[in-house]
Amino acid sequence: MTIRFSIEEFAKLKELLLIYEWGYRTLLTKLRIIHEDFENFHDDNPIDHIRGRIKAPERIAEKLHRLGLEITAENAKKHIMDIAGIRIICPFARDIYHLVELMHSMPEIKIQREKNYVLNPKKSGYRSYHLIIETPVFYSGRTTHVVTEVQIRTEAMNFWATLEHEARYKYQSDIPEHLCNELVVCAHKIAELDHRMFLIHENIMGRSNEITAEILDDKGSKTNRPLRGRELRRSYRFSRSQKRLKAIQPSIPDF
Ligand code: 0O2
Repeated sequence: MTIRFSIEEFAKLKELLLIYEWGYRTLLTKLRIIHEDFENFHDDNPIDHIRGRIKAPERIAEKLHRLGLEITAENAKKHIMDIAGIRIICPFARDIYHLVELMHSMPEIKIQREKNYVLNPKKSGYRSYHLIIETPVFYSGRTTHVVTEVQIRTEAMNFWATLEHEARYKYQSDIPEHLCNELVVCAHKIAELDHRMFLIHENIMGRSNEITAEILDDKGSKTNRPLRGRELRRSYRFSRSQKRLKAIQPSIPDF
């Protein structure tokens, strides 16, 4: 059965979504300025890319239904924090914290709540940093504070979350146990991969020598031999491509 808003509630929701759109576009512009600043005036860029969306009315209705709430615009405003959502993808996990710090120092906006699922992953294996941000919007002679959920994660965390989200959708949140277990295993491997990639990066930037052949091992042979020069550069180039990322992950067992 498709869950929908009544005609009256849908009309109220449409007005609400327009105001969310203004708030979210304001915040998106502020974040894009930060991105462009890093791109143009700094050596390191903690942002790979930024995306945003307003949740579709059907998805809002489904979420209210899932929460056991009446399908009204008022309930959507009160109980759904991610009607407006922005996702920031970072190269490395460390960049997530750098951005969080920056966002704390941004004028005008207010961080209402934050959840660190990078440090404390969900049971599902989900990792990401969530911030609920209020952005002031001035219209009709007054200021309204629009709530937007900002999710900050690495490319690898995003790869995992997208696949898990697909599974959730397909199995209507009742993912078979063997798939859940496999997703948890993959979440651990992704966390490890993020860390290894970060160490490679730090090594290339001359900030750390903590790279050994064991860390980069993709064939199961652990020599513990430090990688240097061309060998290290080659490993870095390879591991940047998605193809290589897949290749260095151990084969997935049959379900
Ligand atoms: P969509 O389609 O992505 O919009 P809470 O503890 O509930 O107060 P949380 O976790 O921030 O705090 O809120 P919520 O509502 O559970 O999740 C908000 C969004 O975070 C989700 O939106 C997802 O995008 C993402 N998310 C949270 N948990 C998971 C998870 O276990 N797996 C994946 N893949 N994503 C997750 P929606 O509405 O689920 O969907």
